Amino acid sequence: MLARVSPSHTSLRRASVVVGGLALLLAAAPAEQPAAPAPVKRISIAEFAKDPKKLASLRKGVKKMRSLNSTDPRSWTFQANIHWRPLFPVYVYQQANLSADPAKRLFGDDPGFTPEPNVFNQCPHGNWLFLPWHRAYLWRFEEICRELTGQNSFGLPYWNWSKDPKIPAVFFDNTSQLYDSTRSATPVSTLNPSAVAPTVIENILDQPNFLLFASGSIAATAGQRTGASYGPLEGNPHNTVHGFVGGNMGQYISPLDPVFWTHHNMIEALWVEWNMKRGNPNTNDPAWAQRTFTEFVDRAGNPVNVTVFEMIRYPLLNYRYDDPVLGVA
Ligand SMILES: [Cu+2]
Repeated sequence: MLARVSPSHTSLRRASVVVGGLALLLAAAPAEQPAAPAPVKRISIAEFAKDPKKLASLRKGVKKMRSLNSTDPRSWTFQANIHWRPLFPVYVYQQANLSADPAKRLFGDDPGFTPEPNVFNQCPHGNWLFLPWHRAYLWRFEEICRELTGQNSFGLPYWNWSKDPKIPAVFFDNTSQLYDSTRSATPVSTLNPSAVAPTVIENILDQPNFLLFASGSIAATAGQRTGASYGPLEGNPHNTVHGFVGGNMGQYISPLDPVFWTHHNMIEALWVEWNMKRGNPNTNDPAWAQRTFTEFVDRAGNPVNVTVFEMIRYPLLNYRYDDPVLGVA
């Protein structure tokens, strides 16, 4: 008995050596690796706007992005075009540029420019990729803001339209980078309670089934913009707020309006509330979890691939929401 060394016994001994080796490596690591950054705080624009430094950082981020050439993936235009570019594909621009007809030469922003690979017109709507795609989009946008402002603790504010159903005043300061002249809503326009009232939001958050909470499922092989159906979050407050703000926000080129980012951050806050705070599980369907997006860039403007699976942990690792008043709780 004692002379017999079973295979499992052998592998256990090997495992302990490996564990010992790992322990040594881990002990040496802190001196060489920077600590993981603390999650950033995402607070409501109502609170955010009370702090002039925070407001200045948001304005500076937008200004820096706008100052970059539109061929730079971190520029304001390029970021919006990842979502959607009107009249794209590029041949429309090329034909317009070649035309002698002035009416066809209306396209001002780098006509003919196509990124290689083509990462424009990627936004999913009306399907279950809507939530994770915009989650990644916001995070990458926020990273670019941190890089361009040099403020690593910068967290994107959210517009809690359930609590404040008017476009926040900071977006109407026409001397600031947060202004967009195309909006149809004015500072006194108020969202219809049927879209944003706390009881409406509460009803949406009460739906425990991801397939009913999020928008409709699509096959793993289907293009990411394949339309299925609108869930209550996307179909009601999300769509309604876009149309209410109007102008750029009422179209797929909506990210050109700075309000877009705070609106989608509210949608994200509601998904986090539903999933992390209220404990409703996302789907584990591989057609959802294994989806990979390739159109985003890191802080240096280099392409990054992100999977839905890794994005499930973003709210744990990357950011925290303050305690928004969501639903009627
Ligand atoms: Cu949207």
